Formats: sequence, structure tokens, C-alpha cells
Amino acid sequence: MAGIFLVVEGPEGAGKTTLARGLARRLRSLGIDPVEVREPGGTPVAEAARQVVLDPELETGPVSELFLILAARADLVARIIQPALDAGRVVVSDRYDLSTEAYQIAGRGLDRDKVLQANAIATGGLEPDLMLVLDLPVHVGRARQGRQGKEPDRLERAEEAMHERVTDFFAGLTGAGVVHLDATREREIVEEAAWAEVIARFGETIGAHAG
Ligand code: Z5A
Repeated sequence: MAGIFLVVEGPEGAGKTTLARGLARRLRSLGIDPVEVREPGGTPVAEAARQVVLDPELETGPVSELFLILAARADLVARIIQPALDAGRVVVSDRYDLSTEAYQIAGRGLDRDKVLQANAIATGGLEPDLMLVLDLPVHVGRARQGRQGKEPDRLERAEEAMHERVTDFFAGLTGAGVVHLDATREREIVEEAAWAEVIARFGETIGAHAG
């Protein structure tokens, strides 16, 4: 049976983790055991890279930031995502490579072609089947994160203009497999809209997985 690779993307505080968990819960309610991952992270090597890249005490330039993130992605794809898809599993990822385009290319200003080439080495060319992009203004995401009361990490401390570029990049995305969701709506409504997109595309496969 074919595996399905679902990715949730968007700016900070948009509700990616909330939605990824909601989709996984819905899959489990059908008897499907999804593989849930987040980026950067998901393996010991990738979690170590995540700690370095998000640590506000560490000074990391845009290029070293890129390669830490790609090292994490390479390990996650090779050890978890690709084997899971090969085994016919459904993978739900909280961020993937659109985040690199958003943060390292649009945000940090790195060369697009070179970053995409390096990313292709990290992923082995693996592309998601569906990218659910949550659209939310920067200040709304910030307010949500503020209510959570967690200390901002290194990337969250970046200049406001960078966050605007990241948000604008996500908002302007088009292409096969990209679906925009208005993340200003209630959690349940966002989840329902996302689930409808999943079922519209993969209902038959999911039905077969559910047995
Ligand atoms: N990064 C990168 O630079 N390049 C890359 O290639 C990749 C990542 C893959 C990872 O941070 C950082 O790595 C990220 C980009 C960079 N940094 N920045 N800045 P992370 O994974 O720790 O966190 P995050 O992705 O930045 O955001 P987050 O704070 O985890 O937000 P979220 O997952 O989108 O939202 P959430 O945790 O689901 O929800 C946030 C709060 O809002 C929470 O209290 C929810 O209950 C609430 N919420 C969720 N949905 C709603 C709705 N619909 N209405 C109201 N409230 C809501």
C-alpha cells in the first residue's frame, strides 16, 4: 500500500503542532497508526541539531544555520520518514522543506538555487504529497506564543522584518500539493478544513489503510 506524506507548514504560532496532532488523532480514530515527526528534530542527531539551532546563547550565521537544519532533515528522512513511507505508513510532519525556503531563503536571504540543491541532497528528492500551509499575520502568531509563556528561541528573536518575509513567503506559495488554510479561525474549524483536504485527495488510500 502507498504511504502518504502530509506536512503542516506556516509561520510561528500558526497552529501547526495543534493541527498535526489533530490530523494524527483523526487517523488513529480510523485505526491508522501515523508516524508523527517535527522539524528540525525527530531523531537523536536531529534533536541535537535542533537544540543548537534554536539556542539563543549560540551565535550561528545563516549558512551554519542552514546546514544544521539540513543535517537534521537528512537524518530524519533517511531513518524515519522514507522507511515509514516505504512501509506504506502515513507520515504527518510539523514543518518540512518549505520552512527552509521561508526562513533561510526568504528570511535570511540565502541563494535560492544553491539552497534548493543542498536541500535535495538532504531529502534525496523526497517531496510531500500534501502541504497544508497555515496563514496567519505575524502579530496574531506572536500573541498566541506569548500566551503560552515560553521563552523565545534564537529564530523567534530575529528581527521583525524577517518574520514578515517568512509570513509573506508562506502566504504567496502556490504549486502542486500546496493548500492554504486560514489559521485565524477556531482550531476545530481549521482541523476540519484540513481533514477535508486530506480526504478529498487520499480518501481511497486512507480507507484502504483503515481496512
Ligand atoms: N526552521 C527553519 O528556520 N528552517 C527550517 O527548515 C525548519 C525550521 C524546518 C522551529 O520552531 C524553528 O525552526 C522555527 C523555524 C525554524 N522557528 N522560528 N521562529 P518550533 O518547531 O519550536 O516552533 P514554531 O514552528 O516556530 O512554532 P510554534 O510556536 O510551535 O507554533 P505552531 O506549532 O504553529 O503553533 P501551536 O504550538 O500549535 O500553537 C501555538 C498556540 O496557539 C498554542 O497555545 C495553541 O493552543 C494555540 N492555537 C493553535 N491553533 C489555534 C487557533 N486556531 N486559534 C487560536 N489559538 C490556537
